[in-house]
Amino acid sequence: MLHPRYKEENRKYEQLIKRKNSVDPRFYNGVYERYTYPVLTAKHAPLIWRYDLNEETNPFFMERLPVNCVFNSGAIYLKGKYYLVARVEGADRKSFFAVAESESGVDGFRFWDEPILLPDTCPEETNVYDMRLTQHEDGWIYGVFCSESKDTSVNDLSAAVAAAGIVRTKDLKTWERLDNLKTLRSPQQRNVVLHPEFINGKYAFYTRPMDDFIDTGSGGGIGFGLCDDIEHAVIDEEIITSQRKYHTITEAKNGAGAVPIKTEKGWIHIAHGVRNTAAGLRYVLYCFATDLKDPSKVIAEPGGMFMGPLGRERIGDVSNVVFCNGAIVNELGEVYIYYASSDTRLHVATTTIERLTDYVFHTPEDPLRSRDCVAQRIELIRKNKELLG
Ligand code: M1P
Repeated sequence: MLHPRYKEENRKYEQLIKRKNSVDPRFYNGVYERYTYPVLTAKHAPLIWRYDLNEETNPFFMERLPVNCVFNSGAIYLKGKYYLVARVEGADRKSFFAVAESESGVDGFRFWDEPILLPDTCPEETNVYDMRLTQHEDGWIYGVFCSESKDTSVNDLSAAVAAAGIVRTKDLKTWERLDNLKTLRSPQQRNVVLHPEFINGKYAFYTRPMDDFIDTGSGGGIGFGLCDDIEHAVIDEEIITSQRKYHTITEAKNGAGAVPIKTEKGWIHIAHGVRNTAAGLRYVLYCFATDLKDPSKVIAEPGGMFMGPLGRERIGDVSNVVFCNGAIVNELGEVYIYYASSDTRLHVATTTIERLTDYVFHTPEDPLRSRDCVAQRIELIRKNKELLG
């Protein structure tokens, strides 16, 4: 029998899903808008995922399988609708993927009834997360994600190995699992993104060479490599596109984020940069552009961060983090950037192709030294004073 409490909890749930979102008037930077509410949280997980609704087997109407958080989401725009493939983390710390759909892109995201049950082709795989969705010119939608397994080669319970898992679909419902990506020169991979077009007739990936599970070590930044066969993807050589740099927001590591956005002037990338602090790692978003014909070649990189965690975004399971692995451009040239805060919840920021292009190509680069930063700022101040009279 349906538990009587279901009605009340379902009423609250529907209220949450139907809540309208609006631009947060307290925030302005001219580059993008932030919104009042997150677009997905743990509370957006359907009740049927969490509760046993049967009064006989669940007399106290307890959450039997709680959801801890919903965050880093791949994003895709199909037939006028906004779809997210979110990272959902259960109370048991295991992440999985689930599709949420919205008409507006800023509110009304509702999860489909069942999360994605990936084909079980990797018995050693313990955890999966952070899918990037690429609408490829070959006609498939690819999902590239982190496939994490226990590192059994060392005597350390928490040692893990990260690899890039690859799936493909036509409808976000049926998923075919392909071989994990092999990068011959990098033992571990995370934050791998498939480029949407063929480059020299090959599939192109943005990679993140790293020496071990957490540290990128000798990995110089965001990598780029080509492969012939997507079903058994192997990259022999990775070259570095956006480099990590000393005393910048990418010093500790960086990683590709959303699938690059094609504009008239170049591919725009929304990536993340990580620096170390006494309070731990701080993750922010940054942008760069690469050449239309050679998407490994950086042609513009605004200095500093594009977005950092603000206010309540700063706090969560992994505090001081913003992370993005999905953005959507609709037919009006509006850009929806889905970013998660502190590995806990997912937000949206909106801009336009025009504004994003202006930001990427006209924001000055990081001069890399305080002295030069001051000179850069004084130049701006003096021009402004002249204008102000
Ligand atoms: O906890 C912050 C982020 O850490 C990882 O990113 P990176 O590999 O760059 O350190 C990812 O696990 C990501 O999911 C997470 O949000």
